[in-house]
This record gives sequence, C-alpha cells and structure tokens, in this order.
Amino acid sequence: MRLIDGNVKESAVVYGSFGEHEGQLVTISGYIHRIREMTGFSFVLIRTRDDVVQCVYAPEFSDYRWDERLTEEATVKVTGKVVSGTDAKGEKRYELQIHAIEILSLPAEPLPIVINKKTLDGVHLNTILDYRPVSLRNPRERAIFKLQEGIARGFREFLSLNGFTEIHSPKINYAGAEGGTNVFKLDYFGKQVYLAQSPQLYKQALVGVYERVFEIAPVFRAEHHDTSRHLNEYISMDFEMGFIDGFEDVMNMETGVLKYIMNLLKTEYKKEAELLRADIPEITEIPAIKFTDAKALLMDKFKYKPTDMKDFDPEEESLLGKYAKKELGSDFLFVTHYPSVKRPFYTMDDPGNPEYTLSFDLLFRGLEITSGGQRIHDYNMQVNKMEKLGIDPAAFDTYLMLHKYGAPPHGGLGIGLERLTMHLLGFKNVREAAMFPRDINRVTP
Ligand code: AMO
Repeated sequence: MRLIDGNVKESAVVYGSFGEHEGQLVTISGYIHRIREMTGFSFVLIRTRDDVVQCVYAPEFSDYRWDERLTEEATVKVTGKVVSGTDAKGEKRYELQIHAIEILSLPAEPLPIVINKKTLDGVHLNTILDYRPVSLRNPRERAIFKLQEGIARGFREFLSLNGFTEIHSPKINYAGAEGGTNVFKLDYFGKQVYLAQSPQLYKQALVGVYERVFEIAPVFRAEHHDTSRHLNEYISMDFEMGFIDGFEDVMNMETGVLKYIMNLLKTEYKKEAELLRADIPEITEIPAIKFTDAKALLMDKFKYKPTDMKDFDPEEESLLGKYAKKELGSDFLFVTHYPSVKRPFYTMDDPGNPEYTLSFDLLFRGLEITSGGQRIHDYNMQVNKMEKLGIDPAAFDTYLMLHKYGAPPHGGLGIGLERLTMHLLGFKNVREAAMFPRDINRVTP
C-alpha cells in the first residue's frame, strides 16, 4: 500500500528562482517554443508555465549531443547551468547552458499556425479562435487570460474581505430572470426550462441568508445578432448586498472593487500588463450622471439625435465615454435612474418619480460593463409590478419566497468579465477577451 501525503512540491525549477541557482545545474520542463540555429550553437527557447526561458545548446557545454528528433512543440525536460547576462534593455536576464534534454513527447503534426512570434498580429481572429487550444500558447494570447484571472481574483478577494459569501447558483432554471427574447430554452425530460441569463433570482434569495453574496460564473444569452460586444455565453461577476441605504451603496462597493482590481493588476500582473500594453485606469472616484441629464448632454453638447429616448445606443455610450474622459478625467461613468420601462421587473422604481428607477449602468471607456441597482423588497410592491408588466407571479413563487418571508432593502450588480477585459486591453471585439467564445455562428472549439 502507498500513502499519499499531499506534500506538494515543484516538479521543476521555475525561471523566477533562477537567481538563487546561478552557476548551478537546474532542470526545467516545458515546450520547445523556438529553435534558432546560429553558427556553432543554437538558441532553444523553452516555454514553461509562466515564462519563455532562453537556453543555449553548444557542444562545448557538456557531453550531451543534440537529438535530431527535437522539434518545436516537443515537450521536454531541460537540464542546464544557470548563467546571467543582460538583455537589450540592460536588464539582468538568466539563461541555461544546456547539459541534457529529455524528450517527454513529440507532436504528431506541425502546428497549423505560427505561435512563436511575439504576437499573432496578421492572423485573422476567426483563425485564432478556430485554433484556440494552440493559439493560446502564444505568450501574448496566454497573457490575456492570465490578466483576466487577475480581474476575477480581485473581484473575489475584495468582496471576501468585505463580508461577502461566494455562492454557486443553478444554471438550469424554471424561469428567465432578465426577460426579453434572449433566453435559451431547453428540453428538460419533456419540460421546458431555461438556461440562466443571470444569477439574479438566486443571489437575491441568498441575501435573505448571507446578507452579502457574490458569484463569478457563466450565464447564457441567446443573442440573435452578431455584434462586437455580445456573447451568447459570458462570465458574469455578480454581487448582491442587503441592508443598503440606497443604490449609491452598490455603486460605492463597485468603485472599491474596481480600485482593488486595478491595483492588483498593476502589482501582481505587471508582466502580463506590460506584454499586452494594458492601459490600466487610475481610479480615485467615479462620476455619476442621471440618465435624463446624459440624454440632454448628448443632444446639446454633441448635437446627437437619439432614436430611442428610453435607452442609449452604442454611439451614445461611446460619446458619453469621450465626455467622461475629456471633461471629467475619468475612464468610468455611472449613469443612474434609467427609465422604468427598460429595466427588469425586480428593479425598484424611484418613489419620487416612478417613471425612472433606482438603477445604474457603468460605462468604461464608452462601453456598458455593468448594470445594477436597488431591488424591490416589499412583497406586495413586487407582485403589483409583475402584474403590471404582465408577468404571472405564480411562475415566480420560489423567487417571491424572499419577499413573502421578509427581505431587507437590497441591491447589487452584474459585471461582464469579457467586456471589462476588452476595454482594458483596447480590443475591438469582445471575442478576443473570451477564451472559447460562443456566438450565433460559433460553438466550437
Ligand atoms: P445585464 O443584462 O445588463 O444585467 O447584464 C449585466 C452585464 O453583463 C454584460 N453582458 C454581456 N456581456 C457579453 N455578452 C452579452 N450578451 C452580454 N449581456 C450582458 C454587460 C452588462 O452590463 N441581473 C442584471 C445585473 C444586476 O442588476 O445585478 C443583469 O444581468 O457587461
């Protein structure tokens, strides 16, 4: 019998610790990223889990002789002596003088696209997406989703530090939460159910239990149009908090979350941010403007003729983004008090002016990345609003348990992870910020 003790150790030395091993032999494991033959020696770049390590093969380093089977994308263990030098920028870099290469595996076929250049510039986005499992091996592509990890991690860390409990709500549901036509229907053993458009109904229910909750999970939207900012499955970063004094508490929490995230990216994801030339915003505070004031501004200042007085089109959002940057010095802008007709049934109307709601969107560089607001917590008020909207309260009986059996004033929001990543990295298409995007034309890979 063997005993598995769970004492985890590194299987190989990582580049980050090369400084401690200068002059010594170490072993690293990874992929052969690139082989460059020079006269009398070769550069062999090894792509490890977090760095591309420069190794040098020359017969004088050891008795080891180059194995002709070695090719790009072979997985290997390389043993070599750590030596230091300076790179083009004059910074200290370490490399390995190769003493042995153990082949772990050889690829069956050459790669369909070139991944060992600095970027995949020039390769069509569709090709990049078709070959995602390999195009992601390009260090720059890989950095996108490492940085995205940082965003989600910052969201989780900040909220955990502020008394929130992480939840996991079901994605197969008896009712859609957001309304509209973009809900995926599913045959569930002969019954019709829906894929979750958001964790809305469950996060509210759990405010009744934990007071403050958050979730980072996929949600599904049957988007019928092919746009540069819509996915059919995206990662929603949601939170919901009870005992609020108003929806400003929610906006304040989001400002705190975003500050924390940007700071984390600048410190712990510096390498990725530099590689991607990420323009990480400085946040001190975020300005807020009322929906009607924003409409007036668009018409007066930008002479824009809106087609819909109850909502913004993408051009209006973009103009508001420019206004926020130029006039207010902010990459972000909250727009508050959206018209009631455009917000879901759970949104609290403004008691002073019930045509508008106690809700907000957050624009980031002219793109909506968040919706949020205060919710109705009174049972009768919620049932009345549903009836007014032609929604059958009986179909929402589980949801209404929150209200029926006592709910505090509460509110929350949802942030689209891919949209936030997209504008942080200056992408034109949200698909670039989705690891395996799903849209009207794509369900593979
Ligand atoms: P909403 O439907 O506005 O609100 O969605 C919240 C945020 O999710 C992102 N988003 C999308 N991202 C990519 N592709 C899509 N098809 C897509 N649709 C939405 C956007 C958007 O701002 N329950 C509410 C949130 C709340 O009030 O708590 C909701 O889901 O960034």
